Amino acid sequence: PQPTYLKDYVPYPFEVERLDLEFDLEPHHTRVLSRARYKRKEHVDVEEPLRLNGAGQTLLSLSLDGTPLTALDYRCQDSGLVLPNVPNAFELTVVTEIDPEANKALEGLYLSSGNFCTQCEAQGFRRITYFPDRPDVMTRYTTTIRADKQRFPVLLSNGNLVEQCDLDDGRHLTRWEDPFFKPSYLFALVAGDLVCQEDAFTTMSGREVLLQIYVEARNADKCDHAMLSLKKAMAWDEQRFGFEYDLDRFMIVAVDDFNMGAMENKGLNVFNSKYVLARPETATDDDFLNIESVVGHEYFHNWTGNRITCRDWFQLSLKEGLTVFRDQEFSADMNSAAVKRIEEVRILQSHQFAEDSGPMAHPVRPESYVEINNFYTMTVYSKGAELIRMMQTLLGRDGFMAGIRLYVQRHDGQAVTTDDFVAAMEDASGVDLDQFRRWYSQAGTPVIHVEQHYDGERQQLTLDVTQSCPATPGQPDKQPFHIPLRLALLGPDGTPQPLHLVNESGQQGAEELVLSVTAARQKFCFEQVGEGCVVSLLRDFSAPVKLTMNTSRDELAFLMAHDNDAFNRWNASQRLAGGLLLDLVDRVRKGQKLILEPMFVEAFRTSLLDEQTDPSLLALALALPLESFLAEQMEEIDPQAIFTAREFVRHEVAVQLKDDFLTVYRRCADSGPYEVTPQAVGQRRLKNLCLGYLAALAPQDNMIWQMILEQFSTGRNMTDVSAALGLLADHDNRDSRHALDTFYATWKEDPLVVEKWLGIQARSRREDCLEQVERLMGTPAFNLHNPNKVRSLIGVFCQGNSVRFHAADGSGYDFLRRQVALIDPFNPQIAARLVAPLLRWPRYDDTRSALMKQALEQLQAKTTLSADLYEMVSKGLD
Ligand code: DPP
Ligand code: ZN
Repeated sequence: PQPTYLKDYVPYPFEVERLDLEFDLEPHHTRVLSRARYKRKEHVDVEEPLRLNGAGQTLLSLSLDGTPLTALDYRCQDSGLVLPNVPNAFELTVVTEIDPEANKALEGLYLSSGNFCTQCEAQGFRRITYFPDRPDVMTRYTTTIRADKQRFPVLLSNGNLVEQCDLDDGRHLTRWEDPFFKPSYLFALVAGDLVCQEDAFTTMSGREVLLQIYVEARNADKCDHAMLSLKKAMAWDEQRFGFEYDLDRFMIVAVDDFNMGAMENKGLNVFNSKYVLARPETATDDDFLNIESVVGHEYFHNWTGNRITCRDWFQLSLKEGLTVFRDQEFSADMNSAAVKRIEEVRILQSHQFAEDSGPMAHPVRPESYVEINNFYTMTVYSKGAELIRMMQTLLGRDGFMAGIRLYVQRHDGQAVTTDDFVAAMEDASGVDLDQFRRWYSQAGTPVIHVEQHYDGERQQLTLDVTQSCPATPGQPDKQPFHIPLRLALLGPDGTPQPLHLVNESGQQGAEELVLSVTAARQKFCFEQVGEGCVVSLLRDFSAPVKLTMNTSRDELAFLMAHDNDAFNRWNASQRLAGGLLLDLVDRVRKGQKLILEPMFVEAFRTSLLDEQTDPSLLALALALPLESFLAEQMEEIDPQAIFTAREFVRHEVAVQLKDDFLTVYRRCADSGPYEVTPQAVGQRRLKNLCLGYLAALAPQDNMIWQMILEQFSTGRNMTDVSAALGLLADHDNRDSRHALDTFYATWKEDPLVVEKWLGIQARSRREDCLEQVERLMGTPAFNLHNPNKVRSLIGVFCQGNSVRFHAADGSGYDFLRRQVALIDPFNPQIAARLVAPLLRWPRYDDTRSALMKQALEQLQAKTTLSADLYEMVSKGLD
């Protein structure tokens, strides 16, 4: 497979004036007729042929302006059709046949639970018909669907329903017209036996929009939360961004077999059922919050992605980074902004930073790809969102909103680039973002080091700031980034001090400043700084960088207790705990005795007993740093030592603070009806955090073990029940087996709950975890063709159970290699995602890295790798 390069971009030589699609749906033999009007663009050579993408279909007929074409008039290749001699303007009719039933790649048109659905992003439309399947070709679509009325009573596509009637032979028809120009990746079709929950939303200009959520009948009672989330999202987007919905109806369809989370097709979003269906008995607090955020995300794409789309797939972050930023702001406004911010950063630091330091490291705007599906990454999404956030920080909220308005005014209806977005921000605000653009083109996580010097006599504090960025594939040297560094100085009692920056004409005396770090080395000097001030840096995580600083443990403890920036309080707790844990990891490796510093236990106790702070914030501060976060900071990762050190701390804290944990656990006990309010969610988080620590004492401590069993059997919501089951499943005894069996017997008809049951067992600390995972693969609970099941069993074991996956004998690697090889032939996207953990081999000890590399080499030696897997494996071995 050959890479595609950004530098090779050329506009499509033809305009498409309209596209009419007709579908005759049959599971094995679906006939697709497409009629498109093409017009050669001005100044395009008359010799320029018409090139259409297409794959995985049978061409039945082709005609130009009504005249059938013969094999002499076109070339049919693996990747599509080429028509060498076409007039300047013409209508092309293509009839093809496809087999949705056999489509297990879940790209294009396929069946899920017997219902037809589509997934066209990024390049699935070419599996439906021959067409210029690229985002810069936008046109108006009409879609006619014919199918058996009894089996497929619901027939949906994008836009407005313009015709509906019954046909002969028990078939029926619907016709949909989408008045908006759109690229092919936003096309959608759904046909099936579905029920629908309806509601309505009145937009800010007073238009009534019909809202519909379509699900299988058995899920009819699980749509309320998604509907509520949708209405909140629509109102929020009007208030915050001035974006109003533009069609008469907005539809969401939930399907069980889906490669991604959800898809923003114009007016007809198709969702992984995981991000739609919820009621308290089946879904956890996190599920409820994720649904709100994903429903928001896909809805927000209507303006950032659909009305204004990407010129080419290198610009993916234009829509994804921006839309993730928008959904983050939405969730922050609906819930707790600080909690949301901490959760985002936690994921970024442990997963995106890892990606950015590995063989798949790529800029937010990549320069080349073999398979675009491999670039739906944390970097494009989460780091991309951080870039938008930094622009808001640098421009201020008003400047940023002016930029958004200019962007829409200039580009509505167009397919554009990330550069166009930055230019709109620049032009609207007058802020120079020239150097800032490097964030889009340079990969890698910048490292900022700050040395602080205090001169008591002059009352001056100097910050000596240096930045650097490690080499990444294809980019050995980096230019300095433009980094917004938000800071405050806290007095000895924690109050922010007025800031006086030397040689600065701007605003003096503010309590918080954003420094623009632009050079490789830069000094900032503050005057009138009293004795005993502590610097609070990178507040609210103002840039996606790794910050190191000569901060003492006492200063960290001070920030943890007093910083008025909630993110930085959490960050201080993580730096403190992280430092301690890494010391312990080191002692484990050297075979030394482990001791937990009393000051850590005391700081922990103080937080635990704090009744003023938001319990969600406490739970986040008291959670030990993630294994992946610790791993990221080690030169050579030792998963076993990390596990041992974390378990030691967990156990030690539980022993010393048992009574405190019990007190807080009881104080947070479930009362009243289930609600997803920040307060109620926080109580459950803190309660289950306490139970998690206490569980370190069980099952030896029978009182604790009985408490866990009690929560499992009497819990009235999935949050509490699954938390308890997860703790039971760490052990192999009669109680835990009984709990797992009961849970399965109760929920075996509900795939989303079965996924939790699989995930819990894949995450188990049991030493024979892999054996259990392999056993579960052979049961009816599992299905290799369903991406959610694959992710919750194989994915969780390989990415969420580091110590067992990295078993020193290589059994985990061999397991992953076998599964990837099995899945790749029918679902390359999922196979390529699954293989990622093996690519990190250079970071492990010699034994492990040799075994991981060997697994990759065995995959590479296969003759028939998909382009997706080929790209991952070959980059991993480069
Ligand atoms: N559906 C995916 C998302 O919204 C890809 N566009 O992120
Ligand atoms: Zn998206």
